[in-house]
Amino acid sequence: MTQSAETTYSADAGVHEPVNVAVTGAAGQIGYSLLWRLLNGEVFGARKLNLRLLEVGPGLKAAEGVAMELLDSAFPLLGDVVITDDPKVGFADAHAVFLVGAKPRQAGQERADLLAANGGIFGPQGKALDEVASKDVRVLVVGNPANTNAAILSANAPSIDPRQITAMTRLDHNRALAQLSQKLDVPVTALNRMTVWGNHSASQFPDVTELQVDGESAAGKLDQEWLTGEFIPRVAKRGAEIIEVRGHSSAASAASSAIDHMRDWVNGLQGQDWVSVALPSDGSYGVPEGVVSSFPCRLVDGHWEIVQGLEINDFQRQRIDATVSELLEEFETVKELGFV
Ligand code: NAX
Repeated sequence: MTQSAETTYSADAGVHEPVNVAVTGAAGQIGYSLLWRLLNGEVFGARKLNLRLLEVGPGLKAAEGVAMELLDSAFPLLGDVVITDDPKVGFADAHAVFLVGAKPRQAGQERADLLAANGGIFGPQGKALDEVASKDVRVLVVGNPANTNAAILSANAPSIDPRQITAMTRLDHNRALAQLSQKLDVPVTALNRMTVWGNHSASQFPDVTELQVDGESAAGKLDQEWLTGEFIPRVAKRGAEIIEVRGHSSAASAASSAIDHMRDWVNGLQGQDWVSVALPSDGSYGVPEGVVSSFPCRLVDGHWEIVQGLEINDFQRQRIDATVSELLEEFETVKELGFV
């Protein structure tokens, strides 16, 4: 495991130049799936990946084991591997960063204490990114509470364009597509313009108002009772359902969605008009600036842009306001704690 050679390449540079990819929580269950998918070339094509595996405590030894297995997989795309607990080492010249490691909620823990514990991780990680990462770094926060962790990160990384710091609601988006595909008996590829608004939590709003099936509006194809009684709560609580049935939280599906998110960001959307991305709000759709909320997003010149001009009806307004008010509470709490 060697320290990286000098790497000053841009993520968009020539096809033969390596990409520096940092993954925190690399020894965890999501990391165990994510790293193999990355080395398949699904995001960066045929370019070598210099991996920076960040861990804490006992995770450091386990990360060494993960690195040994990566080596044993004989991936042609594996460049050098650095294992570290220091974000300044891990994020040096990083082009893509997956922030998967976070402090999980303890039994009976207050939300403010959870936010404070994660602020203690994402504040310093933001500062390190600001200092040492490539300025065009693409950041995806997966570790929960993902939206507010990303808000803390962005506030602590003022030299990085806020549009480069995102949180993952692609898993919620994919869960919604899967439910709709089954209900409508169409392939997921027939579906377009699905949107998840707000927080990656049970308050999220999976919204089918603009949904298209094979290019035509899905209006009238789905009854309101199914939507409000089954679809929305099922998507919003799917994480809990997986824990109950599998005995562990979603891991491979989370890694797969993280791959989808970063692959689209690097290569463009794959036949979809938009996808769901959580990013610092610019005030669109009444979401206060700086709050990291999920929106329908397109890519314009390599940057996520919130789709503008959608008409919002009363039902949507009420659902968006509910999830955004939860985000605002989280944002106010981390503000009071001095993290943003
Ligand atoms: P695991 O507990 O299996 O792995 C987490 C790893 O992160 C551990 O090895 C731990 O040592 C490490 N870690 C903790 N703090 C760290 C830090 N400061 N720096 C580097 N590493 C650190 O969890 P896993 O199942 O992989 O889930 C990881 C995170 O993803 C959790 O916060 C989880 O809640 C979140 N999820 C987010 C999802 C989303 O859609 N946004 C869905 C899946 C998942 O629940």
